[in-house]
Amino acid sequence: MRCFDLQGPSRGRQVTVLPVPFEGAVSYGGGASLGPQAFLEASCQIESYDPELDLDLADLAHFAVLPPVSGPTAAAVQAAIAHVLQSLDPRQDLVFLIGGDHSVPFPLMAWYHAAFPELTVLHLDAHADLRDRYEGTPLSHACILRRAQELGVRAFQLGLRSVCPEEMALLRCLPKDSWRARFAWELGSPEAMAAEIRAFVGRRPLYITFDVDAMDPCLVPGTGTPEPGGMSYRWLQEFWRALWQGAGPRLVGLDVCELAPIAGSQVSQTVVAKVVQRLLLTGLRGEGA
Ligand SMILES: [Mn+2]
Repeated sequence: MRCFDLQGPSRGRQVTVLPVPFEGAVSYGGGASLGPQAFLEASCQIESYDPELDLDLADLAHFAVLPPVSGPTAAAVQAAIAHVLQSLDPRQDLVFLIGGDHSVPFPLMAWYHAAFPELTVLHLDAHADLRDRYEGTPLSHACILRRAQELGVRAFQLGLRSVCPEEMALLRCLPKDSWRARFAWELGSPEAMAAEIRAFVGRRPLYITFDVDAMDPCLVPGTGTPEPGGMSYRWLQEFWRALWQGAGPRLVGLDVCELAPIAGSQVSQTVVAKVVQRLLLTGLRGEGA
């Protein structure tokens, strides 16, 4: 399996791709276990050259795709991911996890946080994922940011529009120097939001967790818990450019979750692949400020 049709060794930074086709922790629509393969296939169909930026991903990155990791339960999958990470170095390796539901990247965040105590997570999502338990488990996809918050991770949540009262109460009392949230109706211009996030991240290492339901479901209908009113494609592409304009935060790792492709349609995975391509183009060009 190839990613962006760019296999190493070649030019640019190596990105280690970890597919995790697991959806045991979803609560509504299924299909996220098909996300990694759909993403990888779509990524190989798009042009690696971005004419708007006049940049080619082939000059900036190549991808080493690891064998998929899954398991019978969320706990087993988390243990399997942690095992794979033992052979990698969080200070050197840029790991790109492709889920799967949004429970699966927690071990990756925890791995980076152990190496970088100041790790700051940028969380793009329609949902806050701050529940303590959901449907009886603390490992649900609705709980991942709560688990990260307990670890002491700093986070900036972007695009929220489906939040329960328990989560809202928590958001109101978390200290603003370590935890921020911006709702979908507060996005404003991509440049202004990028400036706010750059100030929040500062020189700390940045991890991005991207639940594809952050985007409008008109663009990415293939997701398990769609919410209307999400980010547009243009907004997000301009946001990535502004986040790393000149130079920006150092990207240490990322994940993309909750892509549940619709049979017979390539739209959702293609939109997501284009968004991740722009994220990597701008992030790898501008990292290390
Ligand atoms: Mn979500």
